[in-house]
Amino acid sequence: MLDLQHASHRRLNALTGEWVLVSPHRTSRPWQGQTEAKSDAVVPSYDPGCYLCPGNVRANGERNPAYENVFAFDNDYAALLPDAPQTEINEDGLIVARGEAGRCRVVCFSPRHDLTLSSMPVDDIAKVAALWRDEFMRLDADPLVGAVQIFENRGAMMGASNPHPHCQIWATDSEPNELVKESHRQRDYFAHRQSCLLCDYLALELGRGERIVCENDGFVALVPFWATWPFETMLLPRHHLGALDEFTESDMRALADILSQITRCYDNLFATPFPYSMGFHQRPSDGGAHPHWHFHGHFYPPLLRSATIRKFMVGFELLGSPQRDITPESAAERLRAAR
Ligand code: H2U
Ligand code: ZN
Repeated sequence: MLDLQHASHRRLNALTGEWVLVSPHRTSRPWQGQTEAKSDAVVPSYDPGCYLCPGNVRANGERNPAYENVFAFDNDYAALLPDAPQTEINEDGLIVARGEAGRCRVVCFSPRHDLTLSSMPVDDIAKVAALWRDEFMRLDADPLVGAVQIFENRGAMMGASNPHPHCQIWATDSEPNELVKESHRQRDYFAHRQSCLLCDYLALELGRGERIVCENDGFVALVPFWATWPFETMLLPRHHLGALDEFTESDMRALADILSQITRCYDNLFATPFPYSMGFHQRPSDGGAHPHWHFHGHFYPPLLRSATIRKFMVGFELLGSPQRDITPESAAERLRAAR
């Protein structure tokens, strides 16, 4: 019997088909590497220099409305533009490139500059979820768009340009790499078993309980068996939903509540606000049927064992495969204890 808590082993990411190396015995190694500065800066509720605060002028000269809840606008420095030429080059299959069109949006969660998902009331997070659904449905209906990625970078450590609570939406013509892997694995599983990979996985996890962090009527937050980042989590709806357009009001409420719960766990663990990249994976927007696709959220926080020590994906991880020291089970236990 493989001892998952003590012996080094590899775990399969059932959702992507990739392997992660787990080395539980390595947690006591000393750390003499880089540490991150802890910011004690007090964030004001309104910052006249912030390009996302209500009424302020953005970098391109446009003025934000005096919004009272949520606010979305076209990214002034969009990584993808709708009029990119759809041409391609291909030299012997070795030098290959394709034009990529798309649209980029920025979504402000609150007029308050100093709030985070963890400090916002669930009612207000539900307004953000409603805006995500509206944005998704509009982009999903756009013939230019093949996939919609909603994501939030929180904290300077993750490259967020501004503490004002906000996220981005990138709608691409083609499916990005992560979506391609997950589409493929879910389609394969569905074809072989006539059931959904993540519905079945969630049932297994609920039966065991050891990797569950928090839950409500509609959603479960857990540390996936194959988690790569030390405190990585996944948010899963209890029933099968492919994308935000299928969400009822109660699904949205449950999503808002689980976001509030998990971000508070993170903040309580060892940093406020806890840095992360998070985002939702949903079925592609290519007009096809995707019965195998199960909506979910990923949280990828970089912190390793304290607010000032972060994990780097370097060395073996860049050249071989990702690796983690503390086990997903012990990470889940620590997050649960921080509720
Ligand atoms: P990040 O913090 O995740 O970088 O998101 C902020 C986005 O806001 C970023 O993509 C955009 C940047 O291009 N932005 C504007 O659209 N207008 C501005 O005036 C400044 C920043
Ligand atoms: Zn602001």
